[in-house]
Amino acid sequence: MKRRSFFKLGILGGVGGTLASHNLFAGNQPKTTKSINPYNSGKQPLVLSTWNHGVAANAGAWDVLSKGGNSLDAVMQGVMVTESDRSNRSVGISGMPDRTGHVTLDACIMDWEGRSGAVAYVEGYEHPIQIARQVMEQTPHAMLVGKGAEAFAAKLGMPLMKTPIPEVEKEYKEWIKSNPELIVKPIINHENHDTIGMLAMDSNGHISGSCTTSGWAYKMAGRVGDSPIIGAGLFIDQEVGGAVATGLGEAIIRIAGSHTVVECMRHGYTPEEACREAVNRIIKKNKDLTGLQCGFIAMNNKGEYGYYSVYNGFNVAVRNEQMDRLLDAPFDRKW
Ligand code: SD4
Repeated sequence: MKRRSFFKLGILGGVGGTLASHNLFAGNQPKTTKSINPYNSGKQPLVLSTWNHGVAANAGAWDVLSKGGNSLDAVMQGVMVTESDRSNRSVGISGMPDRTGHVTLDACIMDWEGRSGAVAYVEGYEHPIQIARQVMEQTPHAMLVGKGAEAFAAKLGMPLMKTPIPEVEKEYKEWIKSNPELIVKPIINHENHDTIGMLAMDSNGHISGSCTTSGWAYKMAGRVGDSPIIGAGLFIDQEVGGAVATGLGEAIIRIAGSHTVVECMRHGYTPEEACREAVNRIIKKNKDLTGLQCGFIAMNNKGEYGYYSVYNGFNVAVRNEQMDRLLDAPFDRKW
């Protein structure tokens, strides 16, 4: 081959590489968990999660990521730490009950291949995130709810726990005395309510996310929030990045929150700008913002990250090889 034609081929090869990195060949992407990520240029493990319980959850995820494990295992192990923390009143079986005294749990998980699983309105299982993962891996469905999800968990051999735990039951019995009404007012953080949402990137650059919660404290029986809904509480698209939401689920569902953040990143916003745009949409669409706290966290496939909330007070746990910190999110307004 003449030197000149070799040079031309070299240029074409280079262009092909660039096109592939912009996912024009998405249909041909490998489907196994061992695949090399064609999109990502950053290969440093990174984990982000919501609120201060995120620091312990990130440590759980870091155990997986620092040993070269994948982001799907990391986001599951990470939030399981929070689900098992009996002092936590917003995640897992020690979470706050609904208005009838039942603790009903919502969770979802999504990986870099666009696979997802979710459960909602599940009672008595310590790790709804594990059930969600099994929905993803063992069923043709995207979500199981209530009795069906519980039957699936029982079939998987997961132990049934008694809920509410005594401390929560005691608090509930006191609370219901002065709150007998059926309809609730949206005051989310005032009821000590903080979901755990997590995003992780592994050393292959693969992004996964998870979200798990006991939902809005003293919600109406049957209520499901954004947290188990793909596109609202969590969304991952490896071509772009991922996002997770926390806060008043009704407002997040109504703007397809996490999907909105990912789409904004697709169109060139930084992760923080994308989270801010989702917050702005919530602000525009809700005349009464009293108590309406929502926050988003996001990472793109280059490993850049950001977050934003309606009100002050939202914080985000960030861990990578250089740091392990809890950071305050920028916000639009003050309480
Ligand atoms: C829900 N988004 O059930 C959850 C609650 C939450 O901080 O995130 N609280 O609406």
